[in-house]
Amino acid sequence: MIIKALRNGLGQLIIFADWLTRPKALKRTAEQQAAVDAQATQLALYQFRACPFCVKVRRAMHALNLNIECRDALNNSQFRQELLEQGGQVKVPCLRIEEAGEVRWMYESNDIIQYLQERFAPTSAE
Ligand SMILES: N[C@@H](CCC(=O)N[C@@H](CS)C(=O)NCC(=O)O)C(=O)O
Repeated sequence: MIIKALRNGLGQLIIFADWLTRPKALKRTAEQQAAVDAQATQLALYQFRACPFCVKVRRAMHALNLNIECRDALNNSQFRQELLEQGGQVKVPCLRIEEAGEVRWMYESNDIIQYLQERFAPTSAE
């Protein structure tokens, strides 16, 4: 009971600290943002709201101005089941990536952030 209360308190603190220190979102032209938004429809982040690894990924998404759907795998039993059955384990964060009709599931916050940066961060040529 006390452990649960402490865990909840810590979770709320993490969310608050994230909100206070959130990085600025990348600015794109309307056309560029529309193209990125279209690509983002192929992605979904399975996550827990107060998980620090998920917060880290959501911050990177915010910095890159990515409108990726976040799916709550703690409270939504359908999302939890999808993650278990199709991803392989209930571990978050996990990015569901649809590419050319294929679906892959990427675990590990650092790998997800690296993937998003490689795919969506502006290159020096832009
Ligand atoms: N090394 C992983 C750690 C992820 C992790 O530990 N997530 C926790 C939630 S904060 C989890 O899903 N635990 C459930 C489990 O491991 O079964 C990452 O960076 O993504």
